[in-house]
Amino acid sequence: MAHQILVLNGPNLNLLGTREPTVYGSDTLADILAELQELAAARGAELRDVQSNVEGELINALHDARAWADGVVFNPGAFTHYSYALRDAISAVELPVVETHLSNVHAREAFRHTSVLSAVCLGVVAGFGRHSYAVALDALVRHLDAKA
Ligand code: CA2
Repeated sequence: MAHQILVLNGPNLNLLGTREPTVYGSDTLADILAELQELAAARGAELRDVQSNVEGELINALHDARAWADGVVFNPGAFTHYSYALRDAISAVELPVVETHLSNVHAREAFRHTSVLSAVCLGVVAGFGRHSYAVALDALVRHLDAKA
């Protein structure tokens, strides 16, 4: 059966393509999601996406994913650096989650060098702009294929 994947995006990522193009690129989130849909179709996977600026809604989306998803591509935005609630949610749902960042967080401000989520994620992709999502999706599908 096709792998079912949640693509989850956190705070401010709805603004992609409209501000700070030098840091985050000029593609919109819709552009990135359209490319991911094509990649998923080519790999026989099915995607649903959720974006929220609200921590609790991201937690609810992870909880809901338990009922239907095989894995998650997750850009948690700035929550990456301090949300123990999201860390607990990722642990609790026991789904493989790929932490995904557009920018190379390690080449930026010191507070972005820490992720409180990485330790409970399957892996981390950062620094490849929009391609980070494609790399994360590919890695997740390979992981799921290997388990099947
Ligand atoms: O590099 C990433 O993907 C980040 O998760 C993006 C977050 C940042 O807090 C993380 O440290 C790294 C910020 C997303 C903000 O997105 C914007 C998009 C357009 C304009 C302004 C912000």
